Amino acid sequence: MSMFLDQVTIDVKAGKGGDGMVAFRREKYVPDGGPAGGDGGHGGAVILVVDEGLRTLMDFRFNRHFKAQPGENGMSKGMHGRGSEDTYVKVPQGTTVRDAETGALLGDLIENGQTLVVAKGGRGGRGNIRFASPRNPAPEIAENGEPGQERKIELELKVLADVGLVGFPSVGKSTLLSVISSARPKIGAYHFTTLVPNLGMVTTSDGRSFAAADLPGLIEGASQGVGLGTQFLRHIERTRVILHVIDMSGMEGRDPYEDYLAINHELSSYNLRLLERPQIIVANKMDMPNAEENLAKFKEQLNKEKTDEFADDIPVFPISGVTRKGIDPLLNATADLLEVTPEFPLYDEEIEEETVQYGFNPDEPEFKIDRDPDATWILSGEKIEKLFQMTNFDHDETVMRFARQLRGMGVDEALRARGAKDGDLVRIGEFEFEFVE
Ligand SMILES: Nc1nc2c(ncn2[C@@H]2O[C@H](COP(=O)(O)OP(=O)(O)OP(=O)(O)O)[C@@H](O)[C@H]2O)c(=O)[nH]1
Ligand SMILES: [Mg+2]
Repeated sequence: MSMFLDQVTIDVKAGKGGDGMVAFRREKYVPDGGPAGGDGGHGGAVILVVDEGLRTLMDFRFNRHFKAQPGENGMSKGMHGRGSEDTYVKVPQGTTVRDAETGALLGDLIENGQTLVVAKGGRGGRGNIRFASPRNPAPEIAENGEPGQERKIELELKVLADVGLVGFPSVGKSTLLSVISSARPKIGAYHFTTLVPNLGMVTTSDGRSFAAADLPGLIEGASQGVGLGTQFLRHIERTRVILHVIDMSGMEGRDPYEDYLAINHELSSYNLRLLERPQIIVANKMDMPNAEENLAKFKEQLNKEKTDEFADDIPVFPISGVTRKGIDPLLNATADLLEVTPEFPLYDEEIEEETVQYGFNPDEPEFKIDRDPDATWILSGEKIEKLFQMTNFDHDETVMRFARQLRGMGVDEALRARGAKDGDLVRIGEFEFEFVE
């Protein structure tokens, strides 16, 4: 596993609602007390919350299961069970959340403190007080708590920065970030010194500021999964301006213009839309002996191969991260460009609004009938299974209510239509009963 975790799938399970209670008032001198069973409390939800102190998803490395507590059961004397606290899970700014099974976009978490409920707690079951009516003043009916939502979600971090520093390994991206911000990334004479995107706040000489991210080096073929680059390209997606850093010294034996083309090729094969971001070419290491000559050659090639003669020239800023020459004009130009560059929409799709009640998918039939090899009828489906889970089978009256609910859903009729006979076994989950007409 990479040292840097920017994509992870986790399990979240909300708490079940507390069970409602069947109880009756038993007071001295009061012969037949009325119903007194309280409701269960609601189960805790699992909620993601953005913590600006986090930079990676590293915390999920060894901890991928998050559970909230169930609500307390209802009690006698009409006392309701207590609701459970929600479980908060911290994520860094820039975390995209998807349902791991359907791939649906659940949210994109940006602001510090922003929250997203990823597993809803079950509601508490109603106690028998709630089922009292003039016709049935002492019902032995209570509901179990609703199950908590449970699912796998995928977290993907795309760092939040206005500007992204991209280029081959060792071209001086981290050196530049350390010069323009208070970030202290590791700098080294070897390739892939940077494995974690570093973020820094940059302030220009005229007082404008922006966030810049130093990304791990990209190499040719990275977008096809060769080398390290592919997993980091996602971090460019939120940036509005790309600082394309090129080593003009030629000291690694590569041609600066070839480097430039190779990196752009990487960006486009990862996601064509990355090329829509305006670029500033940062000609780095201008303190080195051959740099001036290489830069002149580079500019010549850039002009020669310009495909659209009316397009603006791509700005080239010669600098030296080491001597700090040329930094000021570069930063001012970057801030200028940011001012005129809109945000790029990260996702074409809409965030799935879960306004529908959990567990109720209107497109899905309310139940499904199958037949086991042993001739047992199998009832399944989200709604019917939930109804089953919320039924307290300790009380005959509650069981009868369940039978009525099934009939109301058309289960009896459907079973009969499929050929079920009196005395046939019917199963829901683990529970079996006889079909009686
Ligand atoms: N002469 C000279 N050397 C530089 C300059 N900028 C960076 N270097 C050197 O180039 C080497 C690589 O610098 P880094 O800043 O680590 O490069 P990087 O692009 O972040 O590299 P990766 O993180 O590996 O992709 C280091 O030895 C730096 O000292 C510069 O302007 N002039
Ligand atoms: Mg670096």
